[in-house]
Amino acid sequence: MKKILVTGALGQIGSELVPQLRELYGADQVIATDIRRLENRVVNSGPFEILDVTNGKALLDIAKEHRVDTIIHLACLLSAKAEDNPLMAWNINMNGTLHALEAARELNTKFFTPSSIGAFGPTTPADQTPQDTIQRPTTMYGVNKVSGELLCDYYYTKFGVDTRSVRFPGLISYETLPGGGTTDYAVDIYYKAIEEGTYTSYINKGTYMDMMYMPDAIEAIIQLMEADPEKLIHRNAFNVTAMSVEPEDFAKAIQKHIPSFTLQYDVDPVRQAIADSWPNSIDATAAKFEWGFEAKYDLEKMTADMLEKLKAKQL
Ligand code: AKB
Repeated sequence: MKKILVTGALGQIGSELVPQLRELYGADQVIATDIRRLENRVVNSGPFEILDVTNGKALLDIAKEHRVDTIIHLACLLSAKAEDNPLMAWNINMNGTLHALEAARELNTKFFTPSSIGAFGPTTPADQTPQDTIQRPTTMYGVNKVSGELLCDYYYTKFGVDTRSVRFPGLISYETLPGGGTTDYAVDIYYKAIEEGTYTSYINKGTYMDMMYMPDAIEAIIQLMEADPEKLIHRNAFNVTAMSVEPEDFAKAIQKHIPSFTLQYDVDPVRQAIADSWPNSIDATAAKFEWGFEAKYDLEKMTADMLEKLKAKQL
């Protein structure tokens, strides 16, 4: 990767990926784009352009103008928001992905876009979900993610576009809040633990989902993009995970640092139904084998770091 275009750069992943890419490849080599402008370190540390990914010509023009050789397409509506606005989700998630793939085809660039555990559904084996398995999601987000995976396969086999992707679990970070996801509770719980010493979870006790700390997610993207193409048997998209956890696991881990922390429940039926349709745990063996994926943070290590970083932010 030498010149990289990132869409959705001000979102949860982009806010941490862009600074890391700029450190590795040079500030001017990473063109950050988003539908809005914020005064933050992504906008202020290198090239930034306003881009609505539903506008295919605008996307292609920016990619051409900057002569990019890699497109990292992050712009996306997350699962809960997509359930509220299915047509908007289709437009942003599907047309955005198609436009980014078309630009990659026309300019012969590498391509990355994240898929998700949301690409699985209630008929998928729920425990240690295999890399290749049944994918019949029941959410608009899931439909978009499976279609995105298939489109990436299609662009790879039909046009030779070097497409790569991972199925991210819930991502936990202290830099930027996620917006409109089902796994967002796993981020909120840390903020509330610091701010109020208590949290009310909209996801029920005993609901297991995969999670990963953001530094591991950023490392996974960079490692996969740098991986030898010859070694990739699976083109799209690799299961990756660091932990399979339920709300009580977070509470216990937080209580080791804040003993008075309490957890209550007020279950949101919409997000609970989405969570129930997703796996309890996924199997990341293919990612480990084909490109050496390995998460460094488990629940204990992540919790210690999250609480320390959030406390420092408060000061
Ligand atoms: C969401 O909850 O929608 C995302 C995801 C798991 O893809 N965090």
